[in-house]
Amino acid sequence: MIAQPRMDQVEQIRADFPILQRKIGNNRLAYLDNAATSQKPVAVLQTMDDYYRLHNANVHRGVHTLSEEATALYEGVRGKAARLINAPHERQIIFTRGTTEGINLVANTWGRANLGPGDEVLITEMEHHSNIVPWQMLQQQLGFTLRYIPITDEGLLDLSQLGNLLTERTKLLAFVHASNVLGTVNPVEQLVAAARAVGARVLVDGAQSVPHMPVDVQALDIDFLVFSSHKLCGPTGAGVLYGKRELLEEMPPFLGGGDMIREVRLTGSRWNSVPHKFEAGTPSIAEVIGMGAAFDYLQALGMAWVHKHEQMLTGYAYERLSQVEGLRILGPGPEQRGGLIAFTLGDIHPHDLSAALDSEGIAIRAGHHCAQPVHDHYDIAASARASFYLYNTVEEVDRLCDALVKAQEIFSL
Ligand code: C6P
Repeated sequence: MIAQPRMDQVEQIRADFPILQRKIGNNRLAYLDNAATSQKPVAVLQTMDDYYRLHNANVHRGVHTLSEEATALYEGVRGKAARLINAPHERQIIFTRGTTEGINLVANTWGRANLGPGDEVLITEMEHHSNIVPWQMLQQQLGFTLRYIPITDEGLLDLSQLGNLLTERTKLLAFVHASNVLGTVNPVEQLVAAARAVGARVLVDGAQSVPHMPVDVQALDIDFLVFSSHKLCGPTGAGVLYGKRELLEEMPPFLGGGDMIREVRLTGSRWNSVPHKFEAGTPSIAEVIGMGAAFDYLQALGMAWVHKHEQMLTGYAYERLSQVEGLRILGPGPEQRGGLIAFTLGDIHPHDLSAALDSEGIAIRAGHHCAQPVHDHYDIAASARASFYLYNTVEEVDRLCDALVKAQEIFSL
């Protein structure tokens, strides 16, 4: 049984995040832009500070104490990542700079080796640009067909089309686990089963799911999973690509350079083993180590707890926002969404709305959130978005809703 989130527990969590003590003007910060990036607890800041103060050296290179310490700290994060997503082995964890790099890595290695004219890649209309553009770029070079699962007006994937879209020509089904605009949590098991039935591989964009809920790559039978450190309390510049072992072994390297090789001669080179084959050059050492501290922090709380807390906040926010006149929520009801709500309010431009909320200390995001096709579906250019995390409170949701009503009054004058 997962304990119900208690607000005194949330207060304790908030004390771990120094930035939450900040004021914006005269107002306490209400940080509701967590889907863009999360804030960082002292444990992460301290770990990175300690690394630079005490252990800084390049990894996998030196035979001296600092280099060995840095290597042990860096390599130790693979096991932590593997535990977070229940990967069978830590060698299946590849460090990247984030979700975007992870998808580009798969496109340029697995994609180049496996896709050509006559093949199809199936993605969805609700993808973030980072799961659209790499496939479009590759399509221009390799000549395969890129197809899209449409969305319904409710903001769910229209799976009635799946039988036509997913065929024996489909080599890859790549989709977002939780949409960064609609909030929709997609049915991974159903989609993986449909892909398996036609022999297609599956890539899951976990940028908005891994930070917020338990994700088990073995139970879900995922071939590739990508996510970013900075959305799960870790620093920017780090992330994870998980892949099935046989796929990673077969894939050619991504970038060429130091560390990804076993041997370099003027006549040619041989590659290092997985995962180092995919990690060319000096990596983001402090960032990966900081990401490890973020994994520890989240796992001490438990991902089920984080999920439950966000579900409570999202359910409450959905109910309160639904009562704001003229406010239109994009996407499904709270039971089918993760911890974010994008909306429009009358004809107030989302940027104006965000600026008005900022003057009350409330940070939300406004724009197309790097998901223009989703906005095209609703025939709007932009939306405002409030996104929650483990340290947000009911009181902050109340402040958001009150500030929206106030903004509406001001803009209607
Ligand atoms: N979405 C948002 O405000 P990077 O930038 O590589 O860490 O993550 C890219 C990415 C990929 N997929 C999804 C579903 C995402 O939400 C994001 C990042 C942020 O919605 C910044 S645009």
